[in-house]
Amino acid sequence: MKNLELSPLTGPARVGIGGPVGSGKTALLERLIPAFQKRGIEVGVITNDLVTTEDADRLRKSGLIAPERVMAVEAGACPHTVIREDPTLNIEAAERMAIQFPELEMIMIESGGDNLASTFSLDLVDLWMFVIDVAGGDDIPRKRGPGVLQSDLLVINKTDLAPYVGVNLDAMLIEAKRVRQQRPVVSINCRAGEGIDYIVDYLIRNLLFKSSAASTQAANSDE
Ligand SMILES: Nc1nc2c(ncn2[C@@H]2O[C@H](COP(=O)(O)OP(=O)(O)O)[C@@H](O)[C@H]2O)c(=O)[nH]1
Ligand SMILES: [Mg+2]
Repeated sequence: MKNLELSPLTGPARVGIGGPVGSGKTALLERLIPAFQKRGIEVGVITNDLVTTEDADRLRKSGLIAPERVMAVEAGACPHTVIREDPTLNIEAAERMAIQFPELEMIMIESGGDNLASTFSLDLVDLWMFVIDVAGGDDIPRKRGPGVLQSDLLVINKTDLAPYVGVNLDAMLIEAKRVRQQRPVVSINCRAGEGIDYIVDYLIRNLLFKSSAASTQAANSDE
């Protein structure tokens, strides 16, 4: 597997988007793609569905991104495996995409229908976000799943639904920050596009800026 990996100093940065089914991972992609385009940042997407290519088809038809910049990995019955234990299929897809579209600066990889236990291999991504939503209940942070605890950025989506499901969003945010020992948490609403700029800025600062600084350093040390 090693020889399939991209050098971390070359090729587009890779970000993972994990989280339970229905929390809004594809909806977040539909917001992030135009937001990055607006800033002149070239992106590609890899989706992981169980046995279909539904999310990829949805993005390809969205008109938000050139359809060929969306690739689908079929995860089979075990969505965790292809992003953690053996991410070969996803690494290969990212490599193919990077070769086909050398202008790409970032590839966003959506995990398949997983649950609170999933995490991303750092062989696959440079950084990963975990998306939960208020309708899943305000006790999710307290349950301390690995995704909630270990992700680089925890995203709490569907804030518009909080009043309808009896969730106190402020308390949920405080609890999430506490269990993550103050590591970043952001609340968003993909329906209205609220909070998306925070994520864009976060990724530029923590992913793109870092990888371009690393490339510059590598280029300088080659001289
Ligand atoms: N009310 C509301 N619905 C949302 C929001 N984000 C996503 N949804 C809806 O939640 C459902 C699941 O979203 P999807 O992006 O497919 O979830 P995924 O399985 O995590 O990719 C869809 O019907 C979306 O329209 C949001 O912020 N507010
Ligand atoms: Mg999806």
